[in-house]
Amino acid sequence: MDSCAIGLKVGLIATQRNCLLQAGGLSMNFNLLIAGIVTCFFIITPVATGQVIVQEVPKAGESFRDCPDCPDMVVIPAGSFEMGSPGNEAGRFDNEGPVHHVTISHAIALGKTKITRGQFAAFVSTTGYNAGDKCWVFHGGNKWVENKDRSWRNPGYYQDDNHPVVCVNWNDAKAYVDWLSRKTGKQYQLPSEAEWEYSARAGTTTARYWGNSADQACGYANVADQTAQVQIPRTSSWTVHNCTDGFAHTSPVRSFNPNAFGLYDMIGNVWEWVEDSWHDSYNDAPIDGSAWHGDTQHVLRGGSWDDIPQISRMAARNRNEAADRFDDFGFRIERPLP
Ligand SMILES: [Ca+2]
Repeated sequence: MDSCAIGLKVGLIATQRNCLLQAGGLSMNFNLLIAGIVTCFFIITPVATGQVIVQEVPKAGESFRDCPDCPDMVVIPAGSFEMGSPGNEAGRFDNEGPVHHVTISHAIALGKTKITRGQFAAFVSTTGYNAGDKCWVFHGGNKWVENKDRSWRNPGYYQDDNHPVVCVNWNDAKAYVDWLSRKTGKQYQLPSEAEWEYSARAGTTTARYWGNSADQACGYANVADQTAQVQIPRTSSWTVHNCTDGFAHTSPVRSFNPNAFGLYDMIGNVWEWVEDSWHDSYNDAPIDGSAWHGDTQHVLRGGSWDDIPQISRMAARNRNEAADRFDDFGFRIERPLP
């Protein structure tokens, strides 16, 4: 007999379950440990007298999509981690500290990949959304210029639909998740900065999720590498990674090894907008994984195809105004879970 379904006749078989019963605005939680072997999550929602719909919520590590053409999501388990970089991490910036203990108290689902050009195109096609007709593009050295002939449709270098969308600003990313929420009936949003770093580290404490060596980046990430220095003009001043990843600009989103949570490109390819506003340090930062609001500038994380080893680290941070579009800026989405 299924203990958590007493009176509801749902007939489920499992050894440990978290059941959420919602009825008439009243929510009750049942956490039933029976044998402690398998963890299953279910939502039980009465929709009419005597009728019950049971929907399984995926477990940590499982993947799902909310519609056939929706982004692939993977469930990230709840947990705690040390956010920021320690004082002895090579190349660190002061804005990566102080290191502080953060607890993510609920599992979340994160996009396995950055939102692709094809996924963004579907959003624009459906809604008629105007994502602008100019973009800051690489000019040489450390200089970018705003070019009115560039946009997510034509960033100035080759992309197909499996490359991450670029030339999108924070407002564009917010518009995308709002649209996907309406389309699916589920809540989508940008991850908080803390959720992003927790997910990127995936239990590691090294500077990069494959270890500390920048020279090993090319097995895991599309960064500023020898390919970029050969193929992109005016990059002779770059101190590139001492390896070859094969891509000068963006790469298809599943081209490299994922991290331990099954997330691709948490370093490199394109920067990812997160929900948080910019703060110069983590003094007084939230420790519960929530987004930290304030400044008009917003945070980007992960680095991109044009970033050198000092930037291509888990703790490195970037910022820009919400309206700014660059040819190395993109985003990844989150769906909170019950
Ligand atoms: Ca590269």
